[in-house]
Amino acid sequence: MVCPIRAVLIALCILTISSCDRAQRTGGEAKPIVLGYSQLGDESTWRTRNSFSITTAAKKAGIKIMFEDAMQDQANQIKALRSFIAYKVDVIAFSPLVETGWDTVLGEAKAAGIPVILVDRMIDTKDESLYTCALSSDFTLEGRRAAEYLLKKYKNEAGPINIVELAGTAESTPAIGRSKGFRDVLAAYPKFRVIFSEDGDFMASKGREIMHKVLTRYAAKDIDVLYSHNDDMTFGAIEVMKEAGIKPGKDIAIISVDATQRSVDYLKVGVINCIIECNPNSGPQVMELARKVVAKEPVPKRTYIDETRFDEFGAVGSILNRGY
Ligand code: GYE
Repeated sequence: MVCPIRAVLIALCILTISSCDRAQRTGGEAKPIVLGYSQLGDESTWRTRNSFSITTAAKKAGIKIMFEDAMQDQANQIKALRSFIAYKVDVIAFSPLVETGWDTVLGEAKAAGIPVILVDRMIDTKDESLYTCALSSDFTLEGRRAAEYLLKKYKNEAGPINIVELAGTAESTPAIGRSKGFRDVLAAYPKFRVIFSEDGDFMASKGREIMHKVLTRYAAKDIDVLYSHNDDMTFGAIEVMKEAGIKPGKDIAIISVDATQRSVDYLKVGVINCIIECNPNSGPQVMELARKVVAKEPVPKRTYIDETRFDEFGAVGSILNRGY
């Protein structure tokens, strides 16, 4: 026999569920979407701005966000994704630190019926059904843009043009794309030589460290170009150049990626020669995708963010303030 209290509770539950149902069907007060967001860390100015864009856009869209910072540790990201699954969020979005190692946890999200949006970086998987859609920059195009600037700058020089590359986090989509696009273009021009390349994890401190190492190996006169995968590493490298009496932007030409305010200011005074823009303000687009995915509306599998290149040959004075 069902105990009377239990029977009342069950009846109450059924009533609540059916009135919720009714509210949604008749356009009554719908409950807010719950978005579980795993950010990969806070390693750069770009990342800080990206987190700000995501959290403010969620608030504006009336989306309840559970925001977790993984502090550059994939295990933390996987833990966060599992907690979102346990919580039964409506949708998960995350910026994968590196490309591999996601199949198991995303399989768990799929089994739980929770859609997944990739933001900023991609994953390497054979099973494209593990995520619903992705929003990111075209990193290979960014790398190509960097190389095309060099073709222009050195068009009348025989070479060799020696390049030092400060790469981003190993195995991450931006580092892979920025290296690949760059080399794809330069491969047809043997006068360009990448004489040194090291992973600096997108951090200013590593930019400093690696530039120190570079200057113990090479004389400044033997380095023509620094190609840095992000602004923070560039800032670290610029400090070291200045301390060594090297004029950044003159003795060594500098290409940097991101286009944060400080970098644009450096471009304007000739300390940096070329910036490949990478746009961190993806929050509103992420929220729009989240809303559509939860409503089961169709979304493109891959959306690219609009970006450009700023360099010493353009009207640098007219570059708008970045705000970050
Ligand atoms: O360029 C860098 C950040 O994934 C596009 O990560 C992002 C990169 C960005 O740390 O500054």
